[in-house]
Amino acid sequence: MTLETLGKRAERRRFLRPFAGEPVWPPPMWLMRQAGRYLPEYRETRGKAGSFLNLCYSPELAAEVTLQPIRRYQFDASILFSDILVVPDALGQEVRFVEGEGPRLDPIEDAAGLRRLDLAQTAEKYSIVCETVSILRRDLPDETALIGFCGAPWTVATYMVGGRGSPDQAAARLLAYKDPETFQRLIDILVESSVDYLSRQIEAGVDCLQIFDSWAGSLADNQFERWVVAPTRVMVARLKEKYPDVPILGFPRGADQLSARFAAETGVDAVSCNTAMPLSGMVELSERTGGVVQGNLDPLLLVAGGEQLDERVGAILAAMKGRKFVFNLGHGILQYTPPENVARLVELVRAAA
Ligand code: 1CP
Repeated sequence: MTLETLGKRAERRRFLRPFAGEPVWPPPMWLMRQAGRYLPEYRETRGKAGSFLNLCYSPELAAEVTLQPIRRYQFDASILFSDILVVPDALGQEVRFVEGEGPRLDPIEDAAGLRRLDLAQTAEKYSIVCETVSILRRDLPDETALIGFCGAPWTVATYMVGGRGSPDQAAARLLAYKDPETFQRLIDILVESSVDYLSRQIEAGVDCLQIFDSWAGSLADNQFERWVVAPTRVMVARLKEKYPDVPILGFPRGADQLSARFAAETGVDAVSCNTAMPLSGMVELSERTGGVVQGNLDPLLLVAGGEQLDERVGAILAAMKGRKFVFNLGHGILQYTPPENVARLVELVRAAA
């Protein structure tokens, strides 16, 4: 398939313009986890699907929940509804989502555990997700960009090794120290499968990609280089070789001072900053990398709302004006966010002078 050039797509989808080298103002915006439990219509569709994974693997329903926040707020980009744990599930590691608790996987503790993974069996599940992409490209407004995604190998590995979310990713960090060969093999499998998964999403119609490295911030700098930077660099190089016109956003959450190095060494087109990154740090990142910067409103401030929200949005906009910038949160929307605060946020960003 030949993709339309970035420049051509950017004429119709303003979200893509900063990636084509044109700063636009007001900045394009979308919010991480824009589909989710804070919306009553999501809770209703989620109820119909039964389990969370069933929602991910039901293209009509997954497309419906992707469209819901776009109908309400007309964000400049929409993100495919799926989850980063679809990759281990497709590879053959059983994944369950326990109501009120989060994901549970049968942990991979050693080299023997890797034998459960099979790169050859992912096609069926990846194709189902790509059906969602096709429905979305048909049903989304033409001016809305569609973002495909996956988890970065490091972050996905923390769930595969730990068997669940954890505050410090201790199980994965320990395995990486004790048995780096096994851990490297796991990372290599994830690189391979994630490149395949993202390539399929591109072929099905996404405009750009985000790689979520939510736990990048828990590593010492040498480990960050090996498990965050190196695998991401390989993924970006392989994708860019085939699809040079598909922008890639990286979200190395918590990378802080290592963010500029992350951008330079991985070759991503944009770095998404978490809330703890100071505005001066975002400006510096924009100057040092010359790329797009995305971020970084505190999701809790979106829950709180009020004058502080107005003020902080104003400060972010003032700092990033004239730059290649995408407005977003520093992390995903929280489930107890009042939908009217999201409406207020959209109004504030759209009014940016
Ligand atoms: O039952 C529900 O409805 C569960 C809530 C939920 C949702 C709405 C989960 C479970 N995943 C999702 C969707 C999701 N996850 C999207 C969809 C697109 C959108 O943004 O609208 C995306 C991009 C993700 C990515 C994701 N899943 C990440 C990376 C981003 C981040 O938030 O840091 C991670 C770490 C996950 C794992 C995951 N999935 C769900 C939960 C509760 C978790 C976190 C588990 C934990 O660490 O405790």
